[in-house]
Amino acid sequence: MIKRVLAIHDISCVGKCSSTVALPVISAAGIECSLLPTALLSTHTGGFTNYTFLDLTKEIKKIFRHFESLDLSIDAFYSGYLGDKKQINFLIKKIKAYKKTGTTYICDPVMADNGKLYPAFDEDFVSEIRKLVSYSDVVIPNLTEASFLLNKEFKNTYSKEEIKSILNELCDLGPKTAIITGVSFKENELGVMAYDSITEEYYEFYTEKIPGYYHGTGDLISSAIVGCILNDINLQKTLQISTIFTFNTIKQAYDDKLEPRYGVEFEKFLYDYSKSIKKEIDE
Ligand code: PXL
Repeated sequence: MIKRVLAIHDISCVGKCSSTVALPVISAAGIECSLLPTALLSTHTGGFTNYTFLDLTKEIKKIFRHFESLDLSIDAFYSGYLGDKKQINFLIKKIKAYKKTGTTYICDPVMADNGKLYPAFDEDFVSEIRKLVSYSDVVIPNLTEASFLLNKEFKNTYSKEEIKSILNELCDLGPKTAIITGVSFKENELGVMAYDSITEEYYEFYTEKIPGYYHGTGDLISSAIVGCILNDINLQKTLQISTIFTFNTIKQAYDDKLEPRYGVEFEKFLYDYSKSIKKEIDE
């Protein structure tokens, strides 16, 4: 039977990110992606002005009540951008209950990038997200989010030893595995580093660094990682497949001079992502 992931993200109608990225990418991995929308926005909050915003905290409770009446099986929760800190205690209650039945929880603590919190969030939100992270099996922050989670100052450069120590500290918060995106040790390199606290092994994978910044690429790499994990692909290959997929979209966006706020044209690379997963499963 096909595995089901419940993607707990906002729906931004325009400007590809969150649910509009998770749904196609996870589906391309051969995994069913069901949605639990946390908020409804006309666009995401990075680069557009005058966007509409509807918090769905009340609706989430009703949606869950219905799911529970269906005795729905959920193989994994995958959370990202949340509508309000008021959602977090409720989500923790549900995660705790579902984890007893073997549901995995993958948390992308979406709240910040480039050293700064996103406009909607404050320090209280960070504390709540830290609580949520403590219940996760896998956490996938970028370096800014990792710094906020650990109450550390964000820096522009890190040594590999520093990143290893940050990965360890992230696992000390609760998750078994931590994956940090946007890691760079050389001018022309960008990639990811991970730590599996059960085997105590580190993993890493890098591609060429493209100078542009495109909205939603954090959601893209996290969703690609979720697709790999649900297919039981090992951590090293998961980093490789997801980083190459994301890199290809950024390179094309840069070469074709795309407007950053609309996000990358990942649709053009879904087939390659799908094929790389299939190749790994078949081997
Ligand atoms: O890509 C993260 C993200 C998701 N959803 C919304 C956002 C952002 C980042 O700004 O604004 C609504």
